Amino acid sequence: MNMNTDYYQIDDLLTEEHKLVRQSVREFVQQEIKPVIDKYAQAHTDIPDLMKKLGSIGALGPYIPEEYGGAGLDQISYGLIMQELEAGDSAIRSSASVQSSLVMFPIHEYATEEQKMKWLPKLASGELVGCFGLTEPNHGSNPGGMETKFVDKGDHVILNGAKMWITNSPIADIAVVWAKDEEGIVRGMVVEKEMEGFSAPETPNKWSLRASKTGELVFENVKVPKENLFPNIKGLKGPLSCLNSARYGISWGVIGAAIDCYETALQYSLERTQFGKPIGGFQLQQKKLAEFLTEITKAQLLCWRLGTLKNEGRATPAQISMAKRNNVKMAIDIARESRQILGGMGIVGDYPMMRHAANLESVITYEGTHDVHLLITGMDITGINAFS
Ligand code: TGC
Ligand code: FAD
Repeated sequence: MNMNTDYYQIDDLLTEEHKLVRQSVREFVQQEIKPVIDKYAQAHTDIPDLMKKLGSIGALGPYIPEEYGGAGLDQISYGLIMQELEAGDSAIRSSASVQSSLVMFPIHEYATEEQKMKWLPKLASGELVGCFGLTEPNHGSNPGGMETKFVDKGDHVILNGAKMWITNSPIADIAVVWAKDEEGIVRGMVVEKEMEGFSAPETPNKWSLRASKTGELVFENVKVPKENLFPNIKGLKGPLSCLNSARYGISWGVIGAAIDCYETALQYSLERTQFGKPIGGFQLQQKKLAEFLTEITKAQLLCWRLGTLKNEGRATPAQISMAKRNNVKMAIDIARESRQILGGMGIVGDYPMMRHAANLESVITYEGTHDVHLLITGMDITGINAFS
C-alpha cells in the first residue's frame, strides 16, 4: 500500500523553508478549518475572523516584502500556501488569494509609497479586508467593455457604475476598483467602505463557495480622492496583470482540493467492503484511484515548473492560463469521480467531495473561464485572436 500523494518525490525539489511553510499552513487547516468548514458551508456563512487568522499565519501577501508587512517569501511558497488552504476549502483559498494577488499585489505594484504604507501592513495582518472589482453585470469575460466610469473634479473624481460577483465585497473595508476615465482609459483606485454612495450588497443563495461571501459593488456618485488612484498604471493590462498572480495561485490551490478528495476516497476504498472484499480491490475503483494520482502528479509538476519560472520572472500569462485551466479541470473531475467511490456516503457533509465539487464550479468560471483560457492558449500558439 502506498498512501503517499507525492508520487514523484517532488518534495526533493523543495527547500526546507518551503516545507516548513507548507507544514504550518497544513496544521492551521487541520486545526482551524477542517473541524468547522462543513458547518459554515451548510449555513452559507463566512468563518468569523478568518482574515485575521490567515494574517497571523502569514497567508496574506506572502510574497509582499517584509517592509510592507508581507512575509517576503518566493512564489513556490505562495503556491504551497494556496494548496494547503484549498485542501480545507476553496472559499478559504479564495479569500487569501483575493487579498494577496488582487488587492495587495496592485497596491504594491502600482500605488504611491504613501498608499503602500497606508494599506499593505493592515491588509497583511487581516486587520483590513480587501476585494477586487473588475467584472460587471454586462462584462465578465470581456472586461475591456466595462461601463463603470469616473470624471475628474480636480482634487477628486466622481465614480459611477456597478461591479458584480465580487469575492468578499460585503465584508470588505476597501475595494480595488477598475473604471474608465473620460477618454475610456482603464484606471485603478482604492474605494473605501465609508465613502458616501458606495454599497456592497451580498449575492444570496449560492450553491458554491458557501463559506465565503460574494456580492456587488455599487457606485452612485462616489467622491474618491485623487490620492486613491494608482498613478503608475493605465489600461486593461493593470487588472489583467493582477489576474496572472491570482490564476497562478489557483493552479496550486486546486491541487489541495484534489488531494483531499483522493486521500478520502483511497481510505474509504480500503475500508468499505462489498461482495466480500474492499471496494479498492475491484479494477474499476483502482482505475479511478490510479488516474487521480496520475493527474495530481502531473498537476504538481506543472505548478512546480511554473513556480520556478515565476521566481525568475519568466512565467508568461499564457503559461499561467494553461496551468489554471488544466489543474482546475483535473480537480473538479477528481471531486466528482471520487464522490462516486463513496457511494451514498459521498453526498453527506461528513465527507468533503460534494463541497469541493460545488466550490470548483466557481473556480472553473472565475479568473477566466475554462474556455477563455483555452482561447488564450489558442491565440498564443496560432497568433490568431478567436475571442471576437
Ligand atoms: P487584450 O487586447 O488582449 O489586452 C489588453 C492589454 O492587456 C495586456 N494583457 C495582459 N497583461 C498582463 N497580463 C495578462 N494576462 C494580460 N492579458 C492581456 C495586453 O498585452 C494589452 O496590453 P496593451 O499594452 O497592448 O494595452 O484584451 P482583450 O480585451 O482582448 O481581453 C483579453 C482576455 C479575454 C484574455 C481578457 O480580457 C481576459 O482574461 N478575460 C477573462 C476575464 C477574467 O479573468 N476576469 C476575472 C475577474 S477577477 C476574478 O474572477 C476573481 S475571482 C477571485 C477568487 O475568489 O479567487
Ligand atoms: P460570461 O463572460 O458571460 O461567459 C458566459 C459563457 O460564455 C462562459 O462559458 C464563457 O466561457 C463563454 N464565452 C464568453 N466569451 C466567449 C468567447 N469569446 N468565445 C467562447 N466562449 C465565450 N470578478 C471580479 O472582478 N472580482 C471577484 O472577486 C470575483 N469573484 C467571483 C466569485 C465567484 C463565486 C464567481 C462565480 C465569479 C467571480 N468573479 C469575480 C467574476 C468572474 O471572473 C466571472 O464570472 C468570469 O470572468 C466570467 O464572466 P461571466 O460570469 O460574466 O460569464
